[in-house]
Amino acid sequence: MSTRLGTTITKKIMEEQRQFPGAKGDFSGMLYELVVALKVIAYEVNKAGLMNILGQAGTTNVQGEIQQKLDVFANTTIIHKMDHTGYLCGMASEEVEGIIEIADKHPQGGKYVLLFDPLDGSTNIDVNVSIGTIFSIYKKKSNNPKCAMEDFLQPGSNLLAAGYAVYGSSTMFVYSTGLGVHGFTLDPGVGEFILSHPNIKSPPKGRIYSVNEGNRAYWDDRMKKMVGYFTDEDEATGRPYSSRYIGSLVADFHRNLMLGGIFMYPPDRKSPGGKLRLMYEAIPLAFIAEQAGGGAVNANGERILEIQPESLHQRTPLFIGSKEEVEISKRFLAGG
Ligand code: P6P
Repeated sequence: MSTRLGTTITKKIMEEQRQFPGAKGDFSGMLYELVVALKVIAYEVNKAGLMNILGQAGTTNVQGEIQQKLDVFANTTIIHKMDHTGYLCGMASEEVEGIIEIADKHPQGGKYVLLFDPLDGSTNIDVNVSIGTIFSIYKKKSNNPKCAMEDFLQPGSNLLAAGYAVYGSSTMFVYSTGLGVHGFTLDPGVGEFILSHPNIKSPPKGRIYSVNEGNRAYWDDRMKKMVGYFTDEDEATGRPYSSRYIGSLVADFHRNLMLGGIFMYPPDRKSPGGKLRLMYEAIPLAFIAEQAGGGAVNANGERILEIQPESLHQRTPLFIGSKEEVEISKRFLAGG
């Protein structure tokens, strides 16, 4: 449906469905339901300052992190919006230890699995910094009547779709089904996501590097040399780069996706395996980055989308963004 405001997400999803001749609409229906959940979360996030929904829920998640009330709300909203649709055989959340089964009272036999980080960057909630929701969708691969762990532990190269919502100065929904990256901005008056950034392509070379330099003392020499490269002066290669780091992955990633640059969460002595989660953060954002012409690797220079996951909550170092900066980071990571 095109409104006076432009192309709605409903229309875009239908357009993309028509490019899959065998599609029966289940996948589109699942995306519709997920978008509704994101609208509900956006509504609560945007009024959090006015309600007693800020602050901590007093519980901790599987990561041992204190859960913010909005964290819990976002997690519950997605689960309750998606569990009765019949599209999913199961879900996995960054906030929950194991697989979230579809209760027997709900339609069974869903063909897809949904993984999500319900509210990433939630420690920033109380200080009004942009936060986000990240999701991935795979096709079920096991023959189990219910879901099995193998349905979730799939490499990003198997992804059917991934994306995120960023709750900032406006609410945006950015996703890809493998046919490019499309950005939608929520019109709060209409309550619809309107196509505002069709076919997003990251600049092949950026001017921004994003890393928590407070961890410098814990980096190895490769990282110190890499960040030194980005901060050295060299007019011919457009250096020094600008340092931009919000501490909210979705916000940092989205800025670099649009403007170009690189986001890095390296391994360090505090987090030898990195801090970010492979399934809930690195893989979905790597899918978006590559669809937009960029790239994403781990500290061995390996493509994130080719990593075979071993556990739901495993962490990974992450170097993600414009093609040229990812290649530069690979060179330093290889000891160059
Ligand atoms: P640090 C937020 O807690 C988060 O998971 C990401 O959103 C963000 O990129 C990262 O951690 C920030 O971590 O160690 O720099 O505060």
